[in-house]
Amino acid sequence: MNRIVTAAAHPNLAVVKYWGKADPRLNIPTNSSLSVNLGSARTTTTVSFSPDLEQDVVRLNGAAADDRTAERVARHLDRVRRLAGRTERALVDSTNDFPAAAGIASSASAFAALSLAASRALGLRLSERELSILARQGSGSACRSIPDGFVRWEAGQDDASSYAYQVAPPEHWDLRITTVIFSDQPKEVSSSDGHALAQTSPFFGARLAGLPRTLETVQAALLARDFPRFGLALEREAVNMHAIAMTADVGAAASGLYYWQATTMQLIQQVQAWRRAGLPVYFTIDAGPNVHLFCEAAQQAALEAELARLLPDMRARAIVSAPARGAWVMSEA
Ligand code: 2P0
Repeated sequence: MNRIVTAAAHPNLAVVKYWGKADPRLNIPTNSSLSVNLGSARTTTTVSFSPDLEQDVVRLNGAAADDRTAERVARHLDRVRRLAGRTERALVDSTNDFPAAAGIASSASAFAALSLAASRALGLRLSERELSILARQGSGSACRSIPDGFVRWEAGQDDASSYAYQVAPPEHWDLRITTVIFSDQPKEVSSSDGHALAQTSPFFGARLAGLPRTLETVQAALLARDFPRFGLALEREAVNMHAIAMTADVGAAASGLYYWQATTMQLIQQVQAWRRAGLPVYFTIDAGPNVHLFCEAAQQAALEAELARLLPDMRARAIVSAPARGAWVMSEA
């Protein structure tokens, strides 16, 4: 029987980054990563399959999706159809409550919510691990938006061994993550291109060699709620990833892949000044210019007072999140 299912998921932010793919077709990464789900951003997706549809219909934020997006969603629906042994086409209606290209990866929450809604709509009851594997096939980092809270994606060696699991529930640590948005412009280089170029950096081998230790440091500090250790390790890790991007071989057009803008560097220096002045704040940066600030909840008011002075000059705005749950079903009929 066909159902109409609405599922939701939060995007996640990596504190140990996924950068480079061992298998681009299956999104098997070259390293394991660690993330936290961002409670103040969400994708909500409704899926229904019908024998009357001739093709998949994809709506994104209330309008028909562009061809590339529709094609990527249809390929993902094919994976779900194959799992269920079914052939009907689907109607997919997906909305994000946060701006596209805000430096928050909407592909993570989108493919997590789509995997859950589409599999349920065809009557499948996948385990968390199976859902994480399915979501990963749509977009690598989406596998981390399936489990609750603080999540580790084990790189694995093949499709069955590359999935995400919870390392701590959202209430484990009352952190605040402030996403400072400088630019709503879509980035010039997609993260898929960034992944593909990662291995051309002469420092990529050094990054991989150091990652097991980074992962253990970040995860141990997370479990111990040791904020200075956690913060410094995640900040160093973000800069390490960007060093790989900046030293990638992008051909004759440029010397490397630069996601940062002048305001990115300005905020990095500000974060270091805050720490010298006694405000414990650390940053991470994804494949874009925007900066995500970590602090403990007790420091959030002090950080917001600082940002209230700073952001108007930088023409930036902020979204504040707490750690959040994984993907969930909102309704089923
Ligand atoms: C991450 N990023 O760990 C890293 C850090 C961006 C910077 O994973 O090609 O959208 O869909 O597997 O998951 C963004 O890449 O890439 C990303 P695909 P995805 O969050």
